[in-house]
Amino acid sequence: MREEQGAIYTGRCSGCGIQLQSEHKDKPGYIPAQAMEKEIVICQRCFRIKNYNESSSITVEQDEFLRLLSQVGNKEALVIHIVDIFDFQGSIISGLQRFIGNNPVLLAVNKIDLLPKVTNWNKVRNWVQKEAKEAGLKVEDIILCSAKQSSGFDRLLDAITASRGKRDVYVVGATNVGKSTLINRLIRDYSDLDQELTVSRYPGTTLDMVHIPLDDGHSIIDTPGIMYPSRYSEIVSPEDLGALLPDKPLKPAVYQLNEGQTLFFGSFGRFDFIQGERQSFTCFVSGRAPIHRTKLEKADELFAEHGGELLSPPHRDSLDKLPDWTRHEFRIPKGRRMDVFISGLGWIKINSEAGSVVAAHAPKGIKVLVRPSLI
Ligand SMILES: Nc1nc2c(ncn2[C@@H]2O[C@H](COP(=O)(O)OP(=O)(O)OP(=O)(O)O)[C@@H](O)[C@H]2O)c(=O)[nH]1
Ligand SMILES: [Mg+2]
Repeated sequence: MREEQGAIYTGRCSGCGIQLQSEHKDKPGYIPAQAMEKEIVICQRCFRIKNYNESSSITVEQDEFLRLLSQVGNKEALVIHIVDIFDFQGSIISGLQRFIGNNPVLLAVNKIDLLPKVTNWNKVRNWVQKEAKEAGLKVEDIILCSAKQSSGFDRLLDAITASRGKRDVYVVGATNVGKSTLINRLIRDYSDLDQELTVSRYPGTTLDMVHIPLDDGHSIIDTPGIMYPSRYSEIVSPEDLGALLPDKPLKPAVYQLNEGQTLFFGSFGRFDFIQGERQSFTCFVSGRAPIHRTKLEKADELFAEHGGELLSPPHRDSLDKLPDWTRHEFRIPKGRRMDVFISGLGWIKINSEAGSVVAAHAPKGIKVLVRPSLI
């Protein structure tokens, strides 16, 4: 390590953590030799993401991530596991404890700004607690937060102070849940550092561990996100990601359906009401995935003829690159409030007084499940 103009020079990109090099333009970590002289050095890829909002095809291998994560088990650390409230079951790391040993875990549930304004937060907290337990996670505390709006940060800092002792803090999670955005907030609002981690709407932005020094000689460490191909956001093309991921609070869309009716969400997925009394279904999906209602008996034909066209996004070219759909059927018991959840696309809330049978269709491999209603 050499000290340069007051900044610590580590040979790594301060935006994504990758080892820097000036030889191969098309390889990770490239930076023109003259740019190495700057005080805070970022690689060309981070420069392009930051300035041109570019997506990048360079990603971390899954095995590499698991290797990085399992290092945490050999250290004295506080782990902050960040999940995305919009894709809770898709972004929770159910086997986390296996990697991180006995280190304490705080569960930070991020992007709560995406839930409707009138949300009962106590109910959400209880729901998170139950679901985390179900996923086999043992957590010290649960913090609902929004890195985008800086909400929940006082509680988060209190929880960090209470659990950290003299430990490093590792921020871990699936890709795109907001790990780097959250750390940037902490840096900006609670320190004098100039460093800014690279963030983007595309999964796989952070490429290696990035250490950010704390006052007591310890660090807060950003890590690359774990990639789950069971999340829609990991398999769509970069052009379609914007339509899939909400950027404003979800506006629930309520549909009164008779049995034998179907809803299409662009060509991202489909929901069938197969059997039951007329009832309402509330869709929590991004406003840019348009909902189209049709008859169940006509749905296959409609999709075959108009998928990727009338029913879009995704458009034809991108749709052809996605796996074929799998159908998942669910029986919703009488009197239960359940969500049919499609990882990365959102969920449909069912308030079934008389019981019902429904089905969801999504590309093969995407996680689709039924869960107690979040809201
Ligand atoms: N609505 C909302 N969006 C957020 C929030 N936090 C982060 N984002 C967005 O989520 C996307 C991903 O953010 P990053 O900070 O790059 O996520 P990451 O977890 O570091 O992702 P990887 O480095 O790919 O693992 C960006 O488009 C952020 O603007 C939040 O609290 N609310
Ligand atoms: Mg990141």
